[in-house]
Amino acid sequence: MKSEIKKVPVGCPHDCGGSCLLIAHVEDGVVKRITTDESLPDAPGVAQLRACLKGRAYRQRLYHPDRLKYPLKRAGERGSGKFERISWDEALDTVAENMLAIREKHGATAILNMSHSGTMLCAYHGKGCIYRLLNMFGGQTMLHSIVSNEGGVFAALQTYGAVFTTSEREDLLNSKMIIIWGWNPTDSVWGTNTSYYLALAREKGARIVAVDPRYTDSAATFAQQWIPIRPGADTAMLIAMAYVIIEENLYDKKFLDRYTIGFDKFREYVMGQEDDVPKTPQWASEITGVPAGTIVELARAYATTKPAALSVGHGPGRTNHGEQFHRAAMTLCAMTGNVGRSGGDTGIAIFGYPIQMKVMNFPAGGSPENASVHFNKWADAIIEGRAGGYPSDIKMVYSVAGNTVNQLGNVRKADRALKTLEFMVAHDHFLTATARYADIVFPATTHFERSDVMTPWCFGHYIIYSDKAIEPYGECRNDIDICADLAKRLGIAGYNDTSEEEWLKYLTSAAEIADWDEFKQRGFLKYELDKPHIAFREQIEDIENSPFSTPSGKIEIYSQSIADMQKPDVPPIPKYVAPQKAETPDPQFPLNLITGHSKKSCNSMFYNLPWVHEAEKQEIWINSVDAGARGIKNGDMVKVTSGVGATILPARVTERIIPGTVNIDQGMQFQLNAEGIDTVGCANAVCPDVHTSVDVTPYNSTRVQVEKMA
Ligand SMILES: Nc1nc2c(c(=O)[nH]1)N[C@H]1C(S)=C(S)[C@@H](COP(=O)(O)OP(=O)(O)OC[C@H]3O[C@@H](n4cnc5c(=O)[nH]c(N)nc54)[C@H](O)[C@@H]3O)O[C@H]1N2
Ligand SMILES: Nc1nc2c(c(=O)[nH]1)N[C@H]1C(S)=C(S)[C@@H](COP(=O)(O)OP(=O)(O)OC[C@H]3O[C@@H](n4cnc5c(=O)[nH]c(N)nc54)[C@H](O)[C@@H]3O)O[C@H]1N2
Ligand SMILES: [Mo]
Repeated sequence: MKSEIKKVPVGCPHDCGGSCLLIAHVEDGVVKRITTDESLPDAPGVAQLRACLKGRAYRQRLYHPDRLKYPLKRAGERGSGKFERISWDEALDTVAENMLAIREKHGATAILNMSHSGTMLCAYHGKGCIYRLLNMFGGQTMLHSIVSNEGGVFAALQTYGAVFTTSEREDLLNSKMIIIWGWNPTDSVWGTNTSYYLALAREKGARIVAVDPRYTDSAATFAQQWIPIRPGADTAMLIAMAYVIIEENLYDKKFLDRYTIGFDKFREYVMGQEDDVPKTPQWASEITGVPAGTIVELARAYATTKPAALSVGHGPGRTNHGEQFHRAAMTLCAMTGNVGRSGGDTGIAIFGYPIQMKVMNFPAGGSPENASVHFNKWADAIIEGRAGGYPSDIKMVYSVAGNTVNQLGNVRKADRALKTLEFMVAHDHFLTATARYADIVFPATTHFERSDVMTPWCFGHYIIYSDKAIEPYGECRNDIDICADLAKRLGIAGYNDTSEEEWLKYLTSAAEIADWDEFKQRGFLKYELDKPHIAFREQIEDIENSPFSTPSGKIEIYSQSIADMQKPDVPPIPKYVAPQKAETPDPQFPLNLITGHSKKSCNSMFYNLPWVHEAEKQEIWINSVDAGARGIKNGDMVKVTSGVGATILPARVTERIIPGTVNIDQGMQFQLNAEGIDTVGCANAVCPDVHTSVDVTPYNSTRVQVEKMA
């Protein structure tokens, strides 16, 4: 007799920006096939929630031969990757004993919580479980700053006073011109349907221009024009565009008067009244490598085509002075009257329609006196401790759903720091670069093995019900249940006495779910909006009653709050800040390195799946000019070196990247050889562990040399 195939809707909760529907076809308790949203869109503005190649390949991840099945205990030198299987009781007891002993001797802040973004979209089964456990245990050292876009967040808060800065993606259809600036959504997802709407906008006749050091798949697919630019130089080009727009009187004076403050000061800087340097297209051309004529043409077109969207990614902001890029882009959006208007944009994408307000996250428990260090300084904080000015002496690391060891710069230092620890715990699906250093590794369930509610990162007005499709793989357990069992052993009462279903109903109590069973069965709820969501529409329609949440109530081109910070490298009007002394190119490392987010991974996940691997290989993009000068041919193995380390990977010699710049997609999990050189193309083997004065992680300001392997 043929057994029945059940189709179970599951959401995808990882940190790519989208949140898609996966339909698990389950037979005899096994996922046999994965399809995606086939339902017709029933609410305007929410197209089908169709999954990417990684989501569709998820069966290969679920049943991967390397997937963790049992708790593991370290059986070799820390980081060696040698482990042995142990029982759940032994694993939980060992972790609890070590936590108690470390708290007793050093206090709770001796535990560093290195959890990160693997379960970003889960309301219940996210990393909240470990914050709650450690908070209830007496505290922890946490990591702060947003490595994705700290510059963008800073700029948005200072300029607009808010982080809900982006309109619904369907609004791209109302743009006559779209500049995709350092934005590559065919690869870095940015909302389930972003590429779909860009394709429709192109069909509708919008002019699309890409400004990027690379001729990306987004540029190749959607844009009529590619403007190659040196990384880290974008602010100069934006400011020169402002110069053209001011000189040719193409700016929207009414908009500036009504909704902004500080344009006069900006104009003085741009026109050279402040420092005798007019920020002409010629001036910017030297800095950016973009011909002056191209800058003039783009400026005129952008200022005279209405409405026009200056749609930026996070790549250009992930540089030294990255916040200036966003502040300058925001100023151009305001100068052209494109903020708050359909078809316009804001110069920063953080959150769109505030869907997050409808769903709460699992509560993080009390708030004891936690210590905190910048994400980029976790290794220094372990190595140097209080003696080095850090707030705690770290003896133990706890990581749930993160791969911080691999995803922050300078993995060689990471290796060194972790080897000094007394104890380390990781929960994951695989023996990741992070888990490899743990003393105890707990095997966690995936979202196929539990139920949850998910909201997209930033775009779309829908929530997903992700139903449990199969029983836990091997001996895997939910992260939250692992924490609950530890809580018992640690003598913590009231960690979690509520069932999953009750939690999900509670966490969605603001979500107006009329029919819970229908929500569960369909796997999603799409909200119908009265009108498409346009960021800052309310402010622009009625500034008197809906001011911006800045101190002045307006868009702050000049920011007194920034001036008050008195940071010499962070001017109160957007400026091109030339490289400071420490950033001046070292002739030893003549090439700019950028480290893109790619379709073959979501950060460090997925590259181990055969289907994904087949779609795109890990290679360094290098222009034929730079390759030729180094005797490098397409496919040659090359060694990439920076001030902090080296990595080896194949070269892809291509005209799709400008001379002087190379790209290594971030996300490969490092493998250090005996000389401490990474052998698999991990970008963070060469990116340093630094941050700027406003906490930006400038991965894309790395300088490297590339040489052909002997
Ligand atoms: N498939 C997939 N999707 C993802 C992710 C993933 O890993 N895989 N990651 C998710 C996460 S966590 C995030 S934060 C976002 C990241 O999204 P982004 O940060 O926008 O993605 P990146 O690829 O780093 O950068 C976008 C583009 O900027 C270009 N770029 C880099 N530096 C510069 C510069 O200085 N100037 C200019 N003009 N362009 C530059 C790159 O070539 C690239 O084409 O994506 C999310 N979506
Ligand atoms: N050089 C360079 N480095 C970068 C970037 C860059 O542009 N350049 N981008 C940065 C950005 S924007 C980001 S957001 C960070 C991301 O950094 P991380 O969040 O540390 O990286 P991920 O690869 O997303 O790690 C997620 C981990 O969670 C695990 N996981 C997923 N689901 C679960 C679950 O349910 N339970 C458990 N226990 N584990 C689970 C996955 O297997 C994976 O190992 O990387 C940063 N690193
Ligand atoms: Mo990110």
